[in-house]
Amino acid sequence: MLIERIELRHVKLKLVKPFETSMGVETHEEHIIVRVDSEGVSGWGECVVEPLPTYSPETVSTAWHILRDGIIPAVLGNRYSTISEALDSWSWVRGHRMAKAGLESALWDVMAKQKNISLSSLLGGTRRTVDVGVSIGMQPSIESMLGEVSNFLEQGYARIKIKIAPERDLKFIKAIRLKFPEITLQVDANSAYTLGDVDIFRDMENYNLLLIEQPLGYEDIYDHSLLQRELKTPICLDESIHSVGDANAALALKSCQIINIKPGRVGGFSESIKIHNLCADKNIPVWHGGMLESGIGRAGNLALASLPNFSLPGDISASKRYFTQDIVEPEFVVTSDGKMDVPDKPGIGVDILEDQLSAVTVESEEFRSN
Ligand code: OSB
Ligand code: MG
Repeated sequence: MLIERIELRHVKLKLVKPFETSMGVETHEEHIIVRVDSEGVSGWGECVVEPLPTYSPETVSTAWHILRDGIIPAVLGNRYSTISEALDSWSWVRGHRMAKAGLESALWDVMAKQKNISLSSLLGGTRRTVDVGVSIGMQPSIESMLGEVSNFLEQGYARIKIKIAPERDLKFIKAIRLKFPEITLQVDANSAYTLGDVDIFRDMENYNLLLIEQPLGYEDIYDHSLLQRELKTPICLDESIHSVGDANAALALKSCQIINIKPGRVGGFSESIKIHNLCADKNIPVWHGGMLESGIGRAGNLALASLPNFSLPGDISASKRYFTQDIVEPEFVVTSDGKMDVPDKPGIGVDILEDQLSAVTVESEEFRSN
């Protein structure tokens, strides 16, 4: 594929409801959509940065800068026959994994479209549908939390995840377990606790949680190993895992029993597949995380989640759970048995709604090879 043109769009989509986590409240999702044009084909990717470095050190501005000034000049005009050749073009850029992942995913889409196969097939996916769950933000009251949980269960979701933070944890977990004794339930702290909170996690062991996601520091691996020693409930790492090397270290130290894979956090689909394969070798389940993506990112997430060791339900929910109007069609829906279809058309397998995309674009820039 010859890289002829690249376009970046800073998009801002309004969420159907504010999403509150231990990191703050989000009312809109601001990401960068990347389009790559190559020999008559357009590939699309989503860079899952946020306006401020609350989840990751990267932001919309840093990713734009690194793509515009570093990575795009290094790829424009090049001809690639494999994705790993493209990765070589920017291997000198340290960090900035979300920026890299956004571009890499657009290149995967180009390649799959040029081969006329689905992105799922190109990545090595083996499933046509994947089990999906929903991630529920922190709620102002127990009643509203129970209302949210019932509502999503009725829609079919195969598991419920709730966000927690100190003082906003056990009472919600207890109330949900009392009302729904059998559901698959997990919690995500987004690094809100310290090792001094071990008694809170010991209490959580009474509520049959599938896993506890990222309880401690966002870059920590060692303290999680000390906490995991005290608990039977599996710890799942999200923020702390940026590469297959981090995953290897976390597994060697027994810091977690499960890993959440987000391509943006680890630098793209290629690195995600390495982590997936490492975990498969070690019998460690993985699941696909989410960054409140638009339909462009979601389509790629489903393709990746169709690989065999994504054995737990992903944070991949229906379009309408996030936005009143998505920027792709068809919109993503969840079935009554908690599954979502993996797109099977060429590439990411969805059509971009250009008018809708323009309506949510706040800034754009295009780059052409000379
Ligand atoms: O920690 O998994 C997380 C959203 C933004 C940033 C971090 C996280 C999340 C979610 C949302 O939990 C998952 C989704 O996309 O539905
Ligand atoms: Mg998380």
